[in-house]
Amino acid sequence: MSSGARKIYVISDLHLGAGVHSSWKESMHEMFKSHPAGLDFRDTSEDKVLDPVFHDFIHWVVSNHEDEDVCLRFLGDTFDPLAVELDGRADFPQYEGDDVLRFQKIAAGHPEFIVALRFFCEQPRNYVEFVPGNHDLFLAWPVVQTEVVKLISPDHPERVRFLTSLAEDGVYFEHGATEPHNRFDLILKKNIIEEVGPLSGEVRRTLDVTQGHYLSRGLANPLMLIDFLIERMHIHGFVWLDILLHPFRRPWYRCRSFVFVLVAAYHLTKIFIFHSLSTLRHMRTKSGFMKILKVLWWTITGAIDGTTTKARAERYLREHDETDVVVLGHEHSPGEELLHIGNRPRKYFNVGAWIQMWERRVPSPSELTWKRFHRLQGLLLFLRDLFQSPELVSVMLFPVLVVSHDEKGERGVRFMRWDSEGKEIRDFTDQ
Ligand SMILES: [Mn+2]
Repeated sequence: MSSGARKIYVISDLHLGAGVHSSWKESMHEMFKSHPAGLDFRDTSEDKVLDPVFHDFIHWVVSNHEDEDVCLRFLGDTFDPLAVELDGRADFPQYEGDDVLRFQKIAAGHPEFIVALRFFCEQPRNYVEFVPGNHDLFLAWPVVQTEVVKLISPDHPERVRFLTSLAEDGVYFEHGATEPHNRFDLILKKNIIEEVGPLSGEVRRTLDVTQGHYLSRGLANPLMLIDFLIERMHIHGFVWLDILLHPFRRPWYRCRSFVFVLVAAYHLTKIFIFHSLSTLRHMRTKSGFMKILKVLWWTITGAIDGTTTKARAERYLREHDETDVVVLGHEHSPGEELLHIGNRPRKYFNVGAWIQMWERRVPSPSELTWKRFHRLQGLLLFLRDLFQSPELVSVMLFPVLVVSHDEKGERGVRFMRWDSEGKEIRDFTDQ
């Protein structure tokens, strides 16, 4: 037998939608693309899908391994069927056939991504693993899985695997969605339920998706058409404040802002009524006013105590003494942290996202130069911000967690990133 060495590359949250060649409204929801700052967000002429970046990364991985098993593990939200519209189809309930069509639309929108994955799977010691996230729970459908395999590894179907979580060699992997409106069953087939038609009595299988699905489709998607930054900033507080403070301003990332609050209220009411009426038909759509308020609070602040991915990692480590490292995604914000749980240092990684996120550049406290009236200066800067468009910077880091096992079985975990300019993999903290 050849060497027992192996390498696992973990990436997360690519949110592939229908591609940039779809209608601009659909393209808006596509997150695996870059949009230049300053250009009206409805002008998608200069948008690029990031497929070439992925293509380069895959080719680097393939040419840097020979006598080794190589696993590419997607840690969830790889595909974003919630960003794909199907003409004349209701979003609810979510049926198998519709999800196949959604996947086909995503694949057609990202030919280069598919070709790169197929090239990866053609290598004899390579395999791909998909861990679903709250956005691509449609991977639970056997027919969607078949469709994925057919496209990326038709000759070697055994090189593609689907799992919901994985613990191996003291390292635990999961997407990490634990907010009340986003968590889902970690046993894939349990997410498929039988639904009895209220009038016909006909039994159909449907996906027991999370409430977050309906909030994405029914609230976030329509709002994205007014404000490009919706779902593209880690903490949404800025988006809401910006809209409330500048109802009539139209920066490149926003249009028709003065109706934003009305549109938001309209869609929220619609979802609320819809959910109240449909509780008998579906399991996870049950919602109450407090739950919706909690979700809104989470959207604005980016966190509810106990439901962050870090909290999830801490909980898991407390319950599993044999685990040293927890690797999650979901929050789109890469980082690593040393956690002292159970009298020994253990590690939590968040592999972030492979999509374009935006951050607002705020003057740091060190930029405040006044010796006296420090607070006043801060206040003046805040007031200046009220009248100026804030500076937004695009953040794309392509984080990759690399887990390696050498011939002796020694395990190493390194947080890296794909340098899309230099076309090489480097330490995450390297500039
Ligand atoms: Mn997620």
